[in-house]
Amino acid sequence: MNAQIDTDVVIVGAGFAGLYMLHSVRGLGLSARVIEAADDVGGTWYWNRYPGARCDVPSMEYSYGWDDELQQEWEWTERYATQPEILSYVEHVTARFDLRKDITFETRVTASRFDESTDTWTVKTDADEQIRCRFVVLATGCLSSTNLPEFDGRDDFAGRSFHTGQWPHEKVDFTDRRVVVIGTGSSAIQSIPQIAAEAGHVTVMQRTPNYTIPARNQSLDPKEVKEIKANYRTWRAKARDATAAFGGHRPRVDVSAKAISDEERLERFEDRWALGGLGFGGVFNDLMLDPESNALAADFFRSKVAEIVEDPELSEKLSPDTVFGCKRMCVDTDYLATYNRPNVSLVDVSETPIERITAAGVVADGVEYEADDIVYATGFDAMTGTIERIDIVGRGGLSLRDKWSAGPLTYLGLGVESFPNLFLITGPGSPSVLTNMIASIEQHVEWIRDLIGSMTDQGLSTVEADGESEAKWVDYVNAVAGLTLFNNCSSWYLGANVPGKPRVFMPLIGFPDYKVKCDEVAAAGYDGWVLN
Ligand code: FAD
Ligand code: N01
Repeated sequence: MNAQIDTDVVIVGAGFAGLYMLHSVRGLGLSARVIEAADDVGGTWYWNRYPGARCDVPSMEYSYGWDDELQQEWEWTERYATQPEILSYVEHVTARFDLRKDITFETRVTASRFDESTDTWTVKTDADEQIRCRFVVLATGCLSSTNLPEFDGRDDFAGRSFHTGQWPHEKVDFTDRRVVVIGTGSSAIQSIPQIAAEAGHVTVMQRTPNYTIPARNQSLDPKEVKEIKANYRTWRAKARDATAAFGGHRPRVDVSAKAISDEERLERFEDRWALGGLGFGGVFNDLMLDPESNALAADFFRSKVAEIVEDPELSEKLSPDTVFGCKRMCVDTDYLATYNRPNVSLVDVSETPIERITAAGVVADGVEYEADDIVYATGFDAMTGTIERIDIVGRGGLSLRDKWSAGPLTYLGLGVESFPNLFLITGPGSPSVLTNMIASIEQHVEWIRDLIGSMTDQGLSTVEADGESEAKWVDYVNAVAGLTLFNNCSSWYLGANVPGKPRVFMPLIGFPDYKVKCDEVAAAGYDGWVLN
């Protein structure tokens, strides 16, 4: 190869992943360009501006750990940072590391084609630009393409429509308005209490009730922050040894829900409920492994719904009968209690789906629910959706969409056979969405950086996942999922929320083992990869 290139690396996306990738590539002395569809940085935190949006991994952990000065100087104010606070953090990082000058905004990558004669990629954009480069990094996000169901008559609606994942930049005023919210996932659960506090009436259309744990959000205690900052590096390292890449400072519980008395179990559930947050899932070691233990957690949750929701009929409707934790657990502030408000009602659309949207509202089970506003909290075409929206063509004219038609195939979630020098960040087959994603992003970026650096030092042109390693890896990801209860529901982890999407459990369960595997692969000279 000796083709003229425009830049060494094209990075698609300017969220947490793309920004750190850019900084890391610069550190290797290589050039990079980031292409971002939005008009500014932030990714998830740029797009999801709905009322109540905030992280549910604690702020002190849901932040970059790769620069000690950065983590020492930044002051988070709450246990769970709000969307505006996270966005200002991202903007701060962008300015501090002078990243903006290498980012092209308001431009979408539409295609990318590998040229075998020169070992280069040509990346095409919707601005009609073609950029030739050695490496492409897809930092496109796992939850960045909205899922907007094709309800009949959707465009007939005469009022305002919003999707939580593409929320306007200016405040949306719901005062005195009749609002229909479709969906009861994390975005709905965060936004419904805030919308209800303002609106005339909120009608929630629920297909599946969800498990949600109180956030118990609070201002951060300066003393606690000081203690963490005094040992931030160690603290972060411990997080990387935790199953979901956060909460590593807390002792691991190694007890089955079935191994103790009913009284002790209830006490433990209550303690975790009082503590709040996703840590609830770690109260016992087998909630996602043993159906009976799982049922005990589900029972406990239902008892809480009955305790909080005053109307028994409503409480029944809000009580899930699905596997606890099988869909992404939600974390809320006053979600269940919001149903005690006189201006909130719930429509069960599980057996009688939404029939159509009219000019005046939403029709379900023959009833038209009139609305001034519809909020689609209907989620995302997760993990693969955004990648497959780009027309990616690798060796031999193979299209990635075709290769993935029965589900995503990757090696380590980082690369794909026949697609040399193309990397995915938090791709399917990596722990990704089952973790504190910033920790996962950092681990991926650093691994890719080291590989590109090593290739550059050795004068190598291409790296490509080996087909056999890829096949074994996919089997391994499936086998691990098969040991758990994660396959037992219609979750977006399985692609079940998008009609026609193959049902494959996409992320790998267990961050620490994965990290060790990646380190071993690198130490063995990139075992399972073909380097030339
Ligand atoms: P993103 O932030 O999604 O950024 C990807 C960027 O790529 C986007 O800006 C997009 O516009 C751009 N892009 C995509 N395709 C193209 C293209 N073809 N051309 C140009 N640009 C493109 N994770 C946690 O761990 N903890 C949390 O508490 C948490 N809270 C969340 C709350 C919400 C509301 C949502 C939706 C997700 C949350 N997540 C959370 C997951 C979150 O997505 C990740 O934590 C993280 O922000 C992902 O960063 P990223 O850079 O990988 O992707
Ligand atoms: O999306 P979701 P989300 N008719 O897919 C319903 C992260 N996140 O944006 O369950 C009727 O979870 C659908 O019903 P069902 C987090 O990883 C984090 O809320 O498929 N309803 C469901 O209730 C999260 O998991 C936070 O039966 C329809 C809802 O819409 C991920 O992003 C906050 C429907 C979609 O829920 C996605 O969350 C926000 C239809 N045709 C997001 N189609 C934090 O708290 C879909 N639904 C950190």
